[in-house]
Amino acid sequence: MTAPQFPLPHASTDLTGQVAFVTGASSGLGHRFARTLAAAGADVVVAARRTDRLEDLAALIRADGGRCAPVALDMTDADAIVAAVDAAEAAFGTVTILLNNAGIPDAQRAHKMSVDLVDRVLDTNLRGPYLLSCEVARRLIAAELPGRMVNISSMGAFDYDGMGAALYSITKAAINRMTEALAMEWSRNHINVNGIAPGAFASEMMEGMMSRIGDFTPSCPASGSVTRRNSTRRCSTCAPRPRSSSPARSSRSTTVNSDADRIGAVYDAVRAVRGRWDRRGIAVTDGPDVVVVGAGFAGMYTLRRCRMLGLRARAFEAGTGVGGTWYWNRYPGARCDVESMEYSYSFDENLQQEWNWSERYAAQPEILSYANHVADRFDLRRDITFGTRVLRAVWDATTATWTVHTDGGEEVVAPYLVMATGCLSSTNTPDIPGLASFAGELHHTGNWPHEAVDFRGKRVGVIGTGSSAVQAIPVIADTAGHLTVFQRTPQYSVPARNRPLEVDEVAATKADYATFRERNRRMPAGFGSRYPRNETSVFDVSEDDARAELQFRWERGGTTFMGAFGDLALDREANEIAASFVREKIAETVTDPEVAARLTPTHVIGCKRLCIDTEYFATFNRDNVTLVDVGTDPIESITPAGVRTGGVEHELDMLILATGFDAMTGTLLRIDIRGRDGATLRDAWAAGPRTYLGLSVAGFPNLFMVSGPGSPSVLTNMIVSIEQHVEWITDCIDHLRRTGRRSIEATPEAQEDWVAHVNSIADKTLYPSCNSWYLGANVPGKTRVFMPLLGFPPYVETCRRVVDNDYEGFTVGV
Ligand code: N01
Repeated sequence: MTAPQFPLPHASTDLTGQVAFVTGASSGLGHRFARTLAAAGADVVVAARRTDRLEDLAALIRADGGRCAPVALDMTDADAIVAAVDAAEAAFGTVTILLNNAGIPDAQRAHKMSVDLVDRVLDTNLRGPYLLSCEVARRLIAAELPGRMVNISSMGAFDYDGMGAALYSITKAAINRMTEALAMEWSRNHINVNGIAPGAFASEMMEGMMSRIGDFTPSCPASGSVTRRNSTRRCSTCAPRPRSSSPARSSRSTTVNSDADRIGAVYDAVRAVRGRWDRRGIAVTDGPDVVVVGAGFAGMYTLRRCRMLGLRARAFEAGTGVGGTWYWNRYPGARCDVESMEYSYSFDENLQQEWNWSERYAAQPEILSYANHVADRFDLRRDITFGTRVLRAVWDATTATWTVHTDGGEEVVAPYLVMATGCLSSTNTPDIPGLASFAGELHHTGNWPHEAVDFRGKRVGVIGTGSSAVQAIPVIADTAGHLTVFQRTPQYSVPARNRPLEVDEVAATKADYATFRERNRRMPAGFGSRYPRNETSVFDVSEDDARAELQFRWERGGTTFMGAFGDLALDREANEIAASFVREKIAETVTDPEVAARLTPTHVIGCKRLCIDTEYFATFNRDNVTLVDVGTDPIESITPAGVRTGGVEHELDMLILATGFDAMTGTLLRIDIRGRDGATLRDAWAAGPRTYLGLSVAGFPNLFMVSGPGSPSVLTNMIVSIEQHVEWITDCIDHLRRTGRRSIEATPEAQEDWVAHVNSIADKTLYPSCNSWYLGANVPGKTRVFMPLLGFPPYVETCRRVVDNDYEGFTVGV
């Protein structure tokens, strides 16, 4: 395979303000290019294993008026690579030009090459440049700077006979393929990755190449300028980024083959030999480093983050597309109850700038489009196997790997397993006698058909009155012939007051999105900084003032109603004031007093998740809507013709189960997960879920959960929690690899303390006071344990402290 020949910077190009990093700089091409880059005005960091010849080069460059810093770098040492980039940054700032010109120590001895030397050559020429490229790219992306990388696949110093020739061809091909993959990967981040394959080292060839040196102006990020330590680098060629689901690649980036398989194969080429490279005993397989289960917002960000850290990840997703919750919950009226400007990723400034939400609360189709946009933008699909369920995962202590089995019959081995399975992904289908006999259409809100469901003229029944039903009922009632709602427990619901977003308010948020995100992260639930909780006790204000505050929040709409006073979630009497306010609203809205009474909840407000709605209670004033109380007269059976309760058969053409989820643990326990000594997660959690930080389980090394039980998860803005978890998990994996550790596992003691901590916090509140899914009370037979942790900021602080204390509460295996 021959790499295309790419132009390199011409000496006449002005590279002032750029920082170049040149490996293999002590001789040959590297030496030459370092001088050229310096002559063009770049600050040049020159690297090689030995610094003696670099000092001479630095002296030459300085004599020419340039700036040069030599650093010692053994490309076979991953830690040394990071240290060298640190040193470069300390000398001149973020590296914006990387010239990967790996040398080959002792290459002339190729004809009598030992296995050790082969290893060294591969380390130096493939793994090293790969890790260095990742390290430089990571920092460029973090600093939002454009960059340029050139991989040189010359192995000219080789003896071309026998082993040398074979190595020459293999390594050269792999460098080229790696270059293509990296070009594909980072072109969207304005990092142009090119390669050159000079072939041989003849001096006339060198001259020829130098004469073809051309223009070198990388494209720039949308911000246009980035303030650096020493200077402000301003791009003169800034063009606004295209806003489309498939942003166009920079025309300046190298010609890459967009065939996903080929790009994936590059990693394979580099990694296939990695088992032999890695001398630290870290489990290395030909497969991925990380298996991710799920491709919702958690799985997608895990994939993205792994790539940024140079980890190869592979995800399995049961659905045929990305989006998780928003892929499955397509029921009419489905909408998020966290505002759209907050319910979105914050990890990429360009992403959050370019995406435009249309409404205060985004509807499911828009959120799903956003998920697809993210998958396209970061080219995530190539690492996701869709339509595939993970059935089983088994830990092997000898190799420190998980073997993951799928329903497609595949077995994948990887050192790390990340369960990005979502909190509300296993539907709860009640075991009602006769359910299977129903002759009409049967749907579950949590597993809604992809095709349009037509309610027109039909007799539709809805079982359940939780958040899903509260959203679906008004929409279904609009077109159904008749709608019968089977309610077991009445729900509190507050108006959403959804509306289109104004251009100005979007612009105001985007003007300083980062600060807005940061303010939200400091909120107890990770969102809602625009409407902070009033910490005052409701008893410290007059009745009129209390009412005015509740009315104000009712008018504004949304879940922050519960933030009207600091003690609503803590004190029964305080809670009763808010609860009776909502009850009065129901009585005012529903015209038939008997129906209003049946719709009126009596439990603590907020202990079941508060619903937000659009015209929910008013829907019961419609002639085509009937409310049936199945709390006092439980459903006796489902017949082919409908639902039988209280001795009456309600005839239906369509039955919709809005009966919720086996929340937080359901999906994890449906997978046969076997940890140390074959112990199953099902047994470990027989008395309820037990985790450390909601991230890890004792006895299950290298298994991570995103937003698992014991983490704030469902009591927060899920995307905020997801980002924090994914960053913690991937940083942890990165740390293990960098420090040569094989495994990490929660200690039983830390886990017990954590479970006690989660419960003690919940017990100080009114949350455990009713039959909510937070407690597992909605699923018959499920052990009742309050699963989420209250309070996002202290949780984040604890996670930080655990890391600062060298992963306190974990056993880290060597
Ligand atoms: O499920 P639920 P959901 N016979 O468990 C009833 C998120 N979400 O899908 O209360 C009769 O809340 C059950 O009755 P009861 C959000 O976190 C968010 O609605 O157990 N009825 C209840 O009425 C939410 O909390 C959004 O007595 C039976 C209903 O079914 C979570 O998902 C939108 C029954 C289930 O309510 C779950 O919401 C939608 C039986 N055998 C969902 N079994 C937003 O962001 C159950 N029920 C706005």
